[in-house]
Amino acid sequence: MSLDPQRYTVTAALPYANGPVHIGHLAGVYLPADIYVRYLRAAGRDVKFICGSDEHGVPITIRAQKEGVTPQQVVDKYHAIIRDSFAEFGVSFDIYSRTSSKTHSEVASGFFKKLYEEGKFIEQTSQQYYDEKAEQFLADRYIVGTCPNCGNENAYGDQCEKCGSSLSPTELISPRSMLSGNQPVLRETKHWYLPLDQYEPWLREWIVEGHKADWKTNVYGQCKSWIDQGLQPRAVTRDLDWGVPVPVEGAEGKVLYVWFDAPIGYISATKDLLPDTWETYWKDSGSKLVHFIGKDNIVFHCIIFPAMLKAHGDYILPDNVPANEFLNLEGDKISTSRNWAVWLHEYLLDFPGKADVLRYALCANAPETKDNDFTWKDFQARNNNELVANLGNFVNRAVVLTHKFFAGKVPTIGGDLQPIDLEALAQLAEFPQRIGELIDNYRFRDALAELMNLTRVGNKYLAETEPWKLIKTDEARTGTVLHVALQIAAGLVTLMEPFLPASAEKLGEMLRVEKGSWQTAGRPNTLQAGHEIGAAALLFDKIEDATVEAQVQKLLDTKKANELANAVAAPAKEDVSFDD
Ligand code: MET
Repeated sequence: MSLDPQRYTVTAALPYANGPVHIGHLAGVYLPADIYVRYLRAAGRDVKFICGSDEHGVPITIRAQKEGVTPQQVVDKYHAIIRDSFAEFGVSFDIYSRTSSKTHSEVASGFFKKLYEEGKFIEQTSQQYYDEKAEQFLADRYIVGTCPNCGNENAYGDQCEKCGSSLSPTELISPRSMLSGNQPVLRETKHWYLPLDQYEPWLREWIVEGHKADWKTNVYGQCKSWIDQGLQPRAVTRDLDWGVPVPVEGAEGKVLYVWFDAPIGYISATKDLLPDTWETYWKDSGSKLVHFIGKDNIVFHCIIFPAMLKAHGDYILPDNVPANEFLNLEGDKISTSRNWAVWLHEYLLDFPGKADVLRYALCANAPETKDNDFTWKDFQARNNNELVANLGNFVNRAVVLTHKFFAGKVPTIGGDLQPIDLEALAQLAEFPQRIGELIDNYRFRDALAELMNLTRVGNKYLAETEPWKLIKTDEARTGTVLHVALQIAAGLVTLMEPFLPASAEKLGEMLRVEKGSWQTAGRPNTLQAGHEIGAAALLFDKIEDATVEAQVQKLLDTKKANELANAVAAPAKEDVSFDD
């Protein structure tokens, strides 16, 4: 990879369209990806930001069964909810596609076909559970039975959630089908496997030797341990009636395994976006591919998908996969079935116009290197002490005083700049590079902390020069001070935009300035003397104790309801990320 790529292909994990998205998704994947992309755009880079809904696989069919509707109805419903949530939080995809699209089916099918025709797969027949009443083979998650390890009677075919052991369906004692309740029978079925073992030496060289220094330690460590354990052939087809049909004669009733087709979704979405030039973003060596994902998806993006791309040939490989750890909520694991989550589409009902506050709190506390905890207290403190008292306060003082003393016009510099002014401007000049380098290295928390350091520079400057007092004795000097402060505020329009896009826009309107390029955001003359600024408006306002207490109460009510439900029924099924 050249150090200075000509273009960037940035992907964010395709969320399963089987439920809405919550703060864990935003903090772990979509927010860092969005910050990265917005920064690249401001730096004048050619970047495409690709995402869409993952609409195939057992997670969808299970949800459909639970809700008593068709899989298509499930994905239509959640695709719209998810798409709208991302838009409301300013996640600026160039395309938000879906894997049920025609383009996707063609691309995924063509991808499989090429590998099939070139003999890249192994064909293997195995025995799998079949439900004679429902007349279909059963995915691991559709089989329940008694765990051979702990005796839990409701263990799944791939995992017992009581004792945590991972299982294969044939290990279950007294297995039964979730579709009919009947005991399933073993039947022969043929599938195609990607022989990952054959790619092992290459993967070892590419990752273990090649990416030790530049991949995050959590990502690198997981990959190394997978490779060290030895890779096995992996089935890329399933007996299921929901998905992309396997394009091989005699494969009726079989579809591509969801984890085979989903990452190809990145490619098909790019093709939907750029029908004529999509290949440049996937095949030209001047393109830099970066996958943003959560830690549960590491093996698929670092090992399996690259092996698929390698088997296919022509494609570039990911340059980096900056996966994050998990975000917990008030000390507990986020869980859909226990409703232990802050849902993005609900947050905005309680905090209208405050998408940026959540973006801020989640980025400041992002699970970049370890699992982290979201608490409403922290959310409130970050809003009140940082956004209101630091960023908002600085901007507000500069704008209000300019209106008060200079009729809303950027004052001229009166006399020579003093050391304190030069120092503030010198600091401003350094921030674009400082923040940019951190973003380039996927250190978004640190980058945000630097942004707030710039607002601290601004506040300190105003506190030391005291223009509100100075005006009584020296109007020219007061003008200089506000001139300098306004340049910092103008720089913020560009520098805060990746993190806080709606607030950056609001600040731009207040100063009547467009966001500029990253490289010039630190210059001392973004605003010319005499330029008329707009009316002052508050960027952020205080969040009261009662407001966050109500959110905590809502969670406590959820907990109580769960306990009551558990007292009368079997424990609620935990959500795990399963991939069958
Ligand atoms: N749908 C998967 C998940 O939500 C991600 C697929 S990325 C190609 O875990």
